Amino acid sequence: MLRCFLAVPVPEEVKEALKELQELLKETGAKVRWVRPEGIHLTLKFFGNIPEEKLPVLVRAAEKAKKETPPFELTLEGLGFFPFQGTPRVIWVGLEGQTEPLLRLQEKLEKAFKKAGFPREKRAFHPHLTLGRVKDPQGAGALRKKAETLKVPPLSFEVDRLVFYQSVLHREGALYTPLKEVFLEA
Ligand code: 2AM
Repeated sequence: MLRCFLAVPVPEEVKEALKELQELLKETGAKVRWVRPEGIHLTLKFFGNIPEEKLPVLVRAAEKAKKETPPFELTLEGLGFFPFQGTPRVIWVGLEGQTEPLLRLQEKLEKAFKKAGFPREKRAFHPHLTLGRVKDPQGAGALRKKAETLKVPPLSFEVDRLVFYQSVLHREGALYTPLKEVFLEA
């Protein structure tokens, strides 16, 4: 079985900036499982465990769904939390810019994967890059406060490919390995 998801990779300079934000947020002492900066990505669909032979079916579905979506650009926005109010569980950086092609593409992917036997995600799609997952509600308030004082650099990057990743869970956090790339074409 493969624990698998589809995501948009982000370039090094973005990961560098996100790492710096993580370092500043760590100063709060909040108990957070921080995502390794090299593992940060924009998730489009999480499949969970799939039989290995199902991967080509998903790749074909993604190849079909990405047609008529040329590369587009996204920009880092402010810090945010899931849930939006109350005790945070996930801290992330939001994405703005050309979100229309992104939302259209994500919708097409959901439809294609549904046909391939994967039910739609029930939660609304909110494009984000997860920085960390809060382990303990204590200190989570401090995290919210700190986040309000931090400025996210308005870095932009091109979305020109979708990548199927394998996620292997380790005690120190998940390790993501690219399995297959699907390119957007101009
Ligand atoms: P997140 O960034 O919003 O937490 C790999 O685990 C990726 O798949 C993560 O980026 C995670 O999104 C996403 N994902 C979505 N649903 C998931 C689930 N039920 N379990 C684990 N990861 C999930």
